[in-house]
Amino acid sequence: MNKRLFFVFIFGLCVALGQSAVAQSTTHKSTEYDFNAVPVVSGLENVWGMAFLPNGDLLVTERPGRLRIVRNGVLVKDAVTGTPTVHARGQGGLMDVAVHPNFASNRLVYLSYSKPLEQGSTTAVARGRFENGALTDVKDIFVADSKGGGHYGSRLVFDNDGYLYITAGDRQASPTGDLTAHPSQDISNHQGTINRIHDDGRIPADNPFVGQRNAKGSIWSFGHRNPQGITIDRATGTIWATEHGPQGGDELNLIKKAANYGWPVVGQGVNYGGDIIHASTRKEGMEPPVHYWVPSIATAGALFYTGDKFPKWKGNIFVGGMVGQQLARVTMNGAKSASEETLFAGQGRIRAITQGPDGYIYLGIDGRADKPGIIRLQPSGGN
Ligand SMILES: [Ca+2]
Repeated sequence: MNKRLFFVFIFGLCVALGQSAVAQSTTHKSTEYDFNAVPVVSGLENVWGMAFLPNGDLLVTERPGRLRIVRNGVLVKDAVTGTPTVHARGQGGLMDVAVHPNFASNRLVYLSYSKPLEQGSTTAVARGRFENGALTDVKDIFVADSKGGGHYGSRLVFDNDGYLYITAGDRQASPTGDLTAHPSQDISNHQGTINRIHDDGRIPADNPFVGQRNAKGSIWSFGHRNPQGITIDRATGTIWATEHGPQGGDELNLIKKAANYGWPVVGQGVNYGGDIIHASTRKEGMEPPVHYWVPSIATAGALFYTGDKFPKWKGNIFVGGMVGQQLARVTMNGAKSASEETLFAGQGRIRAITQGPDGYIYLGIDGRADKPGIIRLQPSGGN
């Protein structure tokens, strides 16, 4: 073997070993199950959103601006064409993906993203028809009136009546001065809101602030900071959202029509560094969280689990953490949280979480392409 061939051989061996290391499952214990965290695919960069299609294909967004397909556990090489141009800087880029409830007949896919503007960027949602690895007829159906830095929010979920909910962050507007004048407390813009629209972007006539002067008709709830997780209990239609708080103020909220979730007037956290933000944790007319995290785990995607693979976890809400690189399992007692368990930690920043048609839990990891981008949780010993 000549010298050059030898180095090619060693390089190949390293790549192969590296891949086998990536493909390694890890086993974890929890109060109710021992389970395996199984890497599904690597080669994805900064996974942000995931949604299964009726045929079992998984659509995955990469924050730099690509929509990818995972088919039978393999990452399809080419990205989906026709996706919108994104402001891929800082926290911005291509974010969530949702599939229309009637996808089988209308092929509609929804993408949230940070839309480049003449000055800065904003949270937007585009809709397109997905066929043969391409999006066509792509158009924006929601463009937030918001300005600032990061904190785009931008999770998507359809409710049982076919309305689309869109979270929009506060764009890092600083909590100083008169806190009741903060953009999240002002419904004449979309900063710090959860919005409810028809599947084509029209505003439903029964939205709470329709017809109110200087109010955005799409707003369903307000007073949020940076809601990066939203999930629904299909049995009851209840919608839950997580939001990044300041230091020590991450929240899980039960989302109610017209409700004010209090940011930045009330909350559990303090500014990074420890400065006081809130005069109190509660105030009449402001919804307290059903669960909160002190210290913060940087809550991202959320999942109300209903699958058969982990029967004792049905009705639990799973929340991905990024700074904590951990998965939280919150058990519920009606509208209140009953307990919390950290399922595992140190496996990467868990940005997205969804339930597969197979009943397993899928985690989307916001990390480097050489690390697992998607991890599947399954009970140890088969099932
Ligand atoms: Ca709150």
